[in-house]
Amino acid sequence: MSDDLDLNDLNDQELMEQMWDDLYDGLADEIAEGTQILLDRGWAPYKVLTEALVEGMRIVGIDFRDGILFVPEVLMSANSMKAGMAILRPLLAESGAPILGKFVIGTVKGDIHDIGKNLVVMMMEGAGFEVIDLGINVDVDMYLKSLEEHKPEIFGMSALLTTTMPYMKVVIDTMKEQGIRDDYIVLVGGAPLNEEFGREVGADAYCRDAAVSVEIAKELMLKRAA
Ligand code: B1M
Repeated sequence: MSDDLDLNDLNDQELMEQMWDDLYDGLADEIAEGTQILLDRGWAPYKVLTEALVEGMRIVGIDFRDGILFVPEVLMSANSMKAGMAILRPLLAESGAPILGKFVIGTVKGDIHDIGKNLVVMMMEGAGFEVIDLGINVDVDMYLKSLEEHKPEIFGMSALLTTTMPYMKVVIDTMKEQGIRDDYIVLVGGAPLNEEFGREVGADAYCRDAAVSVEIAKELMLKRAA
């Protein structure tokens, strides 16, 4: 963004497109400012999240895949995205809903992608779940220790790499060996996964995105209670 461009002067569509560019260029301050302007104009937090931030990251992902952007640049984009998410997080979490249950989640071993997982955390908190976020690069021992400690109803794993997604099966197989698999609703998610993969590794469900995660979590909790 050039120094003399005032984001306040842009209409909603122009501002959103400018934010996609700013995300691409890794301009965290501008992303924070744009996020706040859209909120001040009455945009719902979820709309800002999906249409301005997630869509911008999708564009970054295409050029990363095609070798136009490289890791350091994408890291700056990711940090900019986080600057916007930091503003949205308390807004998405302030639903005032009663606690529905506990949810433990982490990104699997070998994988450091956490933006999608953090969105799931935000949306689950907003829906009224108490969330224990184990972070990234979580191995089976850390998962199992946390399950034992927190006794959540729901357990989620995230993976963004085709090389790390098989680790979900390692975790679920270990749970089976220890006889604790059915004590939890197990949800998996991440861009390279699909429903078939979710079934194959023995999860209760594959979740396409953060909003779907909330729907499925609530649905499976109700089923279990019945
Ligand atoms: Co990475 N990376 N990356 N990367 N990166 C991908 C995933 C990739 C698809 C890019 C590409 O080639 N197009 C590719 C994977 C290819 C493959 O496996 N087949 C890739 C690669 C190759 C790599 C490295 C190996 C690159 C390298 O070093 N040469 C390396 C690996 C590092 C590692 O993990 N060991 C790497 C590194 C990085 C950065 C560090 C630079 C950065 C991560 C920063 C961070 O997360 N803090 C990064 C990023 C940003 C991406 C892309 C561009 C964007 C990911 C993202 O944040 N998306 C990504 C390309 C892409 O996905 N289009 C890419 C936005 C986010 C909102 O979506 O994460 O899908 P997503 O989450 C969604 C759903 O999937 C779902 O809900 C979320 C919200 O709606 N969901 C869940 C996710 N987890 C869930 C868990 C649930 C439920 C739903 O539990 C219940």
